[in-house]
Amino acid sequence: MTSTGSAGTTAGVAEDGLDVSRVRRDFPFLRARINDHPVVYLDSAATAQRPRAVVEAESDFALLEYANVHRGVHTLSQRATARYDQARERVRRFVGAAAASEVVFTAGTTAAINLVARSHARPLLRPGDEILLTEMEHHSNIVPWQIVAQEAGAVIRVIPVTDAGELDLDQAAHLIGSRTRVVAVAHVSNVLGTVNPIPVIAELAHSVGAVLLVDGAQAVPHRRVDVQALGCDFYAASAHKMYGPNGIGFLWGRRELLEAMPPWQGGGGMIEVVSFDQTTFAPPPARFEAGTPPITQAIGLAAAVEYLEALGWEAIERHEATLLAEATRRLAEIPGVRLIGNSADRVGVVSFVVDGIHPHDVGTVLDLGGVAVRASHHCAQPLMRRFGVTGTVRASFGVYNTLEELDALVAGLHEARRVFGG
Ligand code: 7TS
Repeated sequence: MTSTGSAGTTAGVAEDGLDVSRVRRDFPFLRARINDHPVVYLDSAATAQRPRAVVEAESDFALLEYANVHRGVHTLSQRATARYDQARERVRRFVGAAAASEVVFTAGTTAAINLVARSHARPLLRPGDEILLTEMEHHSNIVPWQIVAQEAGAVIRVIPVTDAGELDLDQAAHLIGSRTRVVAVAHVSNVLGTVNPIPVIAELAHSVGAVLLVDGAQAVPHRRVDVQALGCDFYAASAHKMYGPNGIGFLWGRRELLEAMPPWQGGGGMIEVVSFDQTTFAPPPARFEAGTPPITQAIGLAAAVEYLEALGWEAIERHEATLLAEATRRLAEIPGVRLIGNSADRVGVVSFVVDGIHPHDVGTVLDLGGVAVRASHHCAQPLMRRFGVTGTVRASFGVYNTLEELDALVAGLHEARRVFGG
């Protein structure tokens, strides 16, 4: 049901273990009306809506307990510091890290990747060294590497994507070599929903002594992440994709790698002793958190982790798999709709084009019916080129979406074909 926040559950959704009507009550946003229609929010891959528990954790802290961290002897500051430390510990458990000191709070995934590119890769890179990326990366996991590669005279190599939207691992084995210093791969594609086989790629990277950075922005809302089981060296994510606040994300890094990295930004909170002659730096994670950190957002992030874990990964995965299967089936039935990618392991993200109709026009017609999708290149222009399109329409699903909402999506696509004659 799409009319209010108190959506009913269909048989399919009820059976999958997630009580969606209850979930929807946690998200007041879903009561909104857009263009005189109930909102159908299918753009969680861009940013997810926040449940009341996350916003209340932030507002309670801001209204009742707010103070700066690490600086004060007063009780409020000590409490704020304890809450900030607890948030880091929550993220440590969330990703299965060995120690909380391996979790660096950043402004988001983009900042986390830039930190690794600047602080780990840049000092190591020599002319002719190689950085291995994939054809399905978000620009956030391309441009930072290009910048440091250009500075150092290093070379970018790219693992191709198959027609199904999977990484071509045979090619990956040819592309990796003794000059490869860094491999940087999305855990989940923001366009295709493909879940990449990170443990396999980790083995490949480590076989040549390279480090593996995983861009987890699109994985964290959908799958339980265990950085040790994945075998990667760095893992980057954003809170706003996992029902948390914007303005914060995190980088997990192996302790010995973080310890060897110089700071990338200087300021308060990241030092041991400062004089005009010399400054010594704090150990990680503080070394990489110059200035007053996003304290309130860290508390919201911890609340988002708690929210996801309380729903349970099995229920989340089953619910999203139900939505994905049904969406894929119904979209494929619409004449002129071409789905992009069909990987075996996917999360709830589906990209498509409609013959003869620009994705923006499709997006606009859907918007008139209250359906929010993304219609663009999704900051993945190389992947668009790979599939011979300038952009796609992307519907992405979250824990609050229902099978009934697919009716609105499908109806909007029929309407777009009627209006534009696609
Ligand atoms: N990596 C991936 C795979 C992403 O999908 C995104 C954002 C980022 C990195 C950057 O995250 P940020 O929080 O630092 O901005 N992806 C999208 C998207 O697909 N539509 O809008 C933003």
